[in-house]
Amino acid sequence: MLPPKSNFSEWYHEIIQHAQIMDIRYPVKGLYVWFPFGFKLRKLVYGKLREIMDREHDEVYFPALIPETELGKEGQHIKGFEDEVYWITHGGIDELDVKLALRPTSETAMYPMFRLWIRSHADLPLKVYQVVNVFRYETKHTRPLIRLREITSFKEAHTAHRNYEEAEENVKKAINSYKEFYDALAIPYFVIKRPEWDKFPGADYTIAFDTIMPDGRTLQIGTVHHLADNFAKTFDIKYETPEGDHAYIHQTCYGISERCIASLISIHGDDVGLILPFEYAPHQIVVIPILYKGKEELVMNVANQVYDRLRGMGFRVVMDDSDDRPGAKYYRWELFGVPLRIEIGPREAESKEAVVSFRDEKVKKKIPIEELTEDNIKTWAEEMHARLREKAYREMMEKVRYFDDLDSMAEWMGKGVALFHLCESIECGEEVEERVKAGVLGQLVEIPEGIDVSEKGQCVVCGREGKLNAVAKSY
Ligand code: A5A
Ligand code: ZN
Repeated sequence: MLPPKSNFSEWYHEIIQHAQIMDIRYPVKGLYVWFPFGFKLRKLVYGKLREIMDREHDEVYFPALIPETELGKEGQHIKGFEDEVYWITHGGIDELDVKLALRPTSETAMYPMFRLWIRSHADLPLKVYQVVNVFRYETKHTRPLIRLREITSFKEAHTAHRNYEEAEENVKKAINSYKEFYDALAIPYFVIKRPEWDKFPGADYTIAFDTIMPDGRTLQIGTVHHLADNFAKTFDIKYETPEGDHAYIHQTCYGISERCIASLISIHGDDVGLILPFEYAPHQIVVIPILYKGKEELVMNVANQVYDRLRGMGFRVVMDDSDDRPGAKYYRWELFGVPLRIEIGPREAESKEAVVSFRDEKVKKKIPIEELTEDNIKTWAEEMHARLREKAYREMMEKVRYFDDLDSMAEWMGKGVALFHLCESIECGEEVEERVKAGVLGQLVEIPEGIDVSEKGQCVVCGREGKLNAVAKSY
């Protein structure tokens, strides 16, 4: 049994293990083991991410080790990461001449090679991505899938363009790609431009995707960075223009980690376990024969028929013909978030019917077996997706309030996101953070539906004209 979800921290800790996502017993802090079931879920979710990336990017693989000389080149970048880098200093018993960093992210692994790859305008745009592990010596509280020291599923895309504007166009495309990805997972989000003091080290600006966890704290589930020509200047990456001049490239990069799985689990799950959208569930359908003495054969015959038929349609189906009582069977598959349950007892077997129910609803429906068609199942899956999205969105919006004074804002911290207007001055931003004891997430790039506030208004600190911003306690 799980603790109730209202006790989110405990619930999360337990569900990760009981639902066989991660084994948290690995003896290194911040490192965890994917269980087979968790890894299947990862594969399905990342399949979607790859599908989206593959449309316009080429997949690559760069080494995990970066020489100190390259990692240290870009001043802002190294300043942002120096406290988080793991170093390799020895090969066997020999001390290395040049220390090697375990990549905390791959800009400085890739860009010296981009310098060799990019010659002329015809080589642009260059758009690549990789899904790899990266290492960050995180000092804040580590948590499975949320704050890792080995991020195992870091999807990072890196692009090069002719100028600032073309790179900016790509930032917009990347935002749309991430929207598509999170929409597919039915996870609601804010798209927020990070304040100057919280942008990615080395970036011109950073756009983040933030969702709200059930406990009211936000989780940054992806970021898109405009790098301008900052790295190009450091790594001397130039191309020949059609006119024959030499110009610096402009770059972007964007990343998503297994936090996407953390949000999927946290946002949709309930007191009994996972709730997974049909498309990403490792088991999409469970067939449960209800076995009574003397009727086993009849029931099993029909159950097997149904099982075979659904498998034949290409769905991921399990059959639970164990001796457990029905209640125990229901509980088991609810824990794993199986979207569609099909029960067949003696009465149903006789009348060629089945009792179907969806993981996110308490409704059971009896239907003729012949109505278990591919089309019907796909339609039900879409309906379930719409319900999940609607519910997740509603729950997120319940945790969003607009404020025009700092005291009430401070009280709201820990419960959700506070929206407010903020001018451009760094002092006002700092004043907000000081007073509410939380980090400013930044300026809303879009105002989500259902939020009735204007884009511009008086700065909550100084009263000058400001833009709509968000602040919250975050993971
Ligand atoms: N090179 C760019 C893409 C980059 O590294 N950006 S980033 O630092 O913002 O990381 C991308 C995303 O990885 C973040 O938005 C966050 O969702 C996730 N992430 C960062 N640190 C993490 C950690 N320690 N554990 C899990 N996910 C993390
Ligand atoms: Zn101000």
